[in-house]
Amino acid sequence: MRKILLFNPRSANAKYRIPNSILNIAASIEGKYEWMIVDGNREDDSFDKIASCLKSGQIRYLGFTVMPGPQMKQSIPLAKKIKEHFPATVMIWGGYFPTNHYKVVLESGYVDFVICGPGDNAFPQLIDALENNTPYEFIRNLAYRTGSGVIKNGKEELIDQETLPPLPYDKLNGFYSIEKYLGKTYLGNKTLAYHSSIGCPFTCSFCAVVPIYEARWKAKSAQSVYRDIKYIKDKWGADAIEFHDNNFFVSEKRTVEFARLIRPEKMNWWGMARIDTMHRFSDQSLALIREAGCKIIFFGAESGNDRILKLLDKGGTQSGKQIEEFAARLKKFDIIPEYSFVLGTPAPSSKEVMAQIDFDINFIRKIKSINPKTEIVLYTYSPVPTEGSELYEEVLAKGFEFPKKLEDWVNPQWENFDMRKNPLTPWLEPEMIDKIRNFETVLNGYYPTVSDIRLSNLKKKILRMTAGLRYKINFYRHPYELKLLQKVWKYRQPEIQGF
Ligand code: B12
Ligand code: SF4
Repeated sequence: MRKILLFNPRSANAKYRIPNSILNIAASIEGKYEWMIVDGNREDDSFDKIASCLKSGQIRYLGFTVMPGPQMKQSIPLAKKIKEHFPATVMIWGGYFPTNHYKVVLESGYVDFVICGPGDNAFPQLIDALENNTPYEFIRNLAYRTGSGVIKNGKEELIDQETLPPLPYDKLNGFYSIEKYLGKTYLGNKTLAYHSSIGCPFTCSFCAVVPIYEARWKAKSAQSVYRDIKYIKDKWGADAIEFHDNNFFVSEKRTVEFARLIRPEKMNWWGMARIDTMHRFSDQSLALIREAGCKIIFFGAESGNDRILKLLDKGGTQSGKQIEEFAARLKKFDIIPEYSFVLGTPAPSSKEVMAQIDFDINFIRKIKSINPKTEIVLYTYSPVPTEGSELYEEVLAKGFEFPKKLEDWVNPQWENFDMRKNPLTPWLEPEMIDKIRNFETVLNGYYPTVSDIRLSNLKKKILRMTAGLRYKINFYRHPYELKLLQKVWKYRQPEIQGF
């Protein structure tokens, strides 16, 4: 008899990835409770699929993993409809969106519990309590409704990742073939999404990881990571890896150890890192990492302005100068830096907000001239509820408010907020958003991303020529011709589609 249905809402139209969030939750109850996974990425009609499972009457618990963006957009109406049709179902949400917005989620009335942060212990404990009719009120990481409002329990210590049970890949393969999860990317023909550590040791004030993990980080050992990857390589033919860790390269020792282990496997890989951390890596380590297959690394550069870097709390050691030096250094090792920037942070006057945007546009141009292979991802600053951070205080003082009702999150303007495109922050004027987006259009035309494997060399050349004059004379207004090409060729926009 199956008892728990775990749902991964749709997050991509193609290039499906192994649903690691929900798979971790499945691992936490494996052998104890019966579970099944429904992956919205692999279903045409998720409601139909879930409803047909619920109709059997054997499923009592429904777990949703919810990221902001498309996953949230699908989850809200779906959860509401499910609760209307199957009121006895216990609805439990976890993941980044409900963790940071647990109150509005629970106040909706159709989500019964939220696990804030890691669910590896909290989820099985909650199910145990509900199954045995014992109190759940003391379970760490749990948020729930009471007659007098929403309660959020204290945080649990981060779990030693080496003690976690193995991910049930073979069982997942019984629901959806693993091979189809290994997508073709610029890294390889069968790219595996792997998550090797949890949290992040830093406290950047714009980052959704911080309110959850509060500068804590725990990782699996290099050997365990290698063992899992080797298993999937040998069994299903993975030939490349995307590391989904918030910060894969925290430890030089672990990275080097992993690089040594993976080098003979001849797999390309990618991960996310910090510039100041990796700038401290030795030349030998960087050379080894490249030799071991690491082609491209994603870094939060955020801004070239040291004052903004301080406001963003980039850990104190990252500076505009260092961002430039590091782009030049990686060039020597043939590792592509993928730099993301956060534009549109608040300032005392609109003139200063605009001046800051102009500053960073010029800074990005400078980075491109230092290392033209640098990939640029432009985000617009979307606040996250980091209580007590100077930036969040400033945001609230300027009159910014999150939606008060869960359904409001699916309004188009909040969707734009989630995608970090047009975030409705009171200090950003339409002209500023236009400037950022137009610059981005011209930049992406002049430097098409290497991660787009569908765009032919000829198309790239045409794009580059079309954008060339604009880029050279620093003129970005009304780039209709490029927007048209973007529409017709649908080329990749990492800032919208995720990396
Ligand atoms: C993979 C990924 C994606 C994939 C989709 C994943 C999928 N499911 O198919 C893609 C690339 C599509 C994607 C896109 C986006 N993403 Co994304 N994504 C991630 C990433 C890198 C990994 C998620 C993951 O697998 N984690 C591994 C698991 C083990 O960790 P976890 O999810 O935290 O799960 C634990 C707990 O949260 C909890 N839990 C999670 N789910 C559940 C469910 C239940 C029932 C329970 C009980 C517990 C529980 O228990 C788990 C185990 O401890 C995260 C960052 C990260 N490292 O987590 C960002 C992240 C979640 N994404 C983020 C964002 C913003 C986006 C976008 C919306 C915007 C953008 N431009 O990037 C886009 C949207 C575009 C789109 N098409 O969806 C942000 C969210 C920020 C926020 N404000 O909350 C994150 C945190 C990145 C970041 N640092 O900013 N993303
Ligand atoms: S280093 Fe990256 S993941 Fe860590 S807090 Fe800063 S932005 Fe977030």
